[in-house]
Amino acid sequence: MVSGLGTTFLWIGTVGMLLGLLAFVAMTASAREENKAFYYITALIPLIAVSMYFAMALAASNNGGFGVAKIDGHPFFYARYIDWVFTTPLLLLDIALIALPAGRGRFALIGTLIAADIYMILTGLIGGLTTGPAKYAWWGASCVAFALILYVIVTRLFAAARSQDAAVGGLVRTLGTVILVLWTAYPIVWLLGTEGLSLFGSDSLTVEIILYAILDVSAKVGFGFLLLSNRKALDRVGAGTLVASAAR
Ligand code: RET
Repeated sequence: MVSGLGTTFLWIGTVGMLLGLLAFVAMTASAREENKAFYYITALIPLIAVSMYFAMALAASNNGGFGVAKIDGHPFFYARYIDWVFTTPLLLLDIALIALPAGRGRFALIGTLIAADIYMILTGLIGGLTTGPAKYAWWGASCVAFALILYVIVTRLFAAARSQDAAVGGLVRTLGTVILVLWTAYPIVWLLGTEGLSLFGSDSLTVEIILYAILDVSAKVGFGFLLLSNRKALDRVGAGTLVASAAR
């Protein structure tokens, strides 16, 4: 059973993602042609999230439905992982396309980041579906991939951003810091929530739903606003890298 407060936060997540989606689509209209790819990528993120939040909110409201299963006696929202397996690679694609100059090398790096990210989400899902202490082995495997992602962001993306124009470098540092801080909270919430040790007090599920909703809206809609409202940096990137790489 999901509490009334938990259900409310699933609906808040749905509305937050919907508003983000509408705002990003509206912002696309006035974007420069060469920058539009960033608007499409960034709008796709809340589109995916709003559909999965809608499924979870409906399932919680109706006591069953798509997106939730019973694992070890507690509701397990697998719809989160369908959301994350698509949206986290898109978030990484956004920052990597801005940070890395056009050229063949960047595709290898972006491919590695995305593969590590998909592995991170799928092993987290397997951990959530696993009962007994083996689940922490999956959590650990997921954390290894997460550490690799953070390592690439700090050593490669931040380094590449230093050799770019000041506006572009500043945007990469801001977006990278948002990822470093917000994404690190996910494995902690997983560990302390119902998928792990249930240490959030008498109603761990409600606390977990609230924390994920706040993190998800910030990591998608907040991140997207920081990105799409920095037109100066996008103009610098769009004029060069996307067009140059498409022509190769
Ligand atoms: C899991 C559990 C296992 C360990 C790790 C995890 C990391 C999840 C992350 C999720 C990020 C989600 C975002 C959603 C956007 O809205 C799968 C929770 C490391 C980093 C940014």
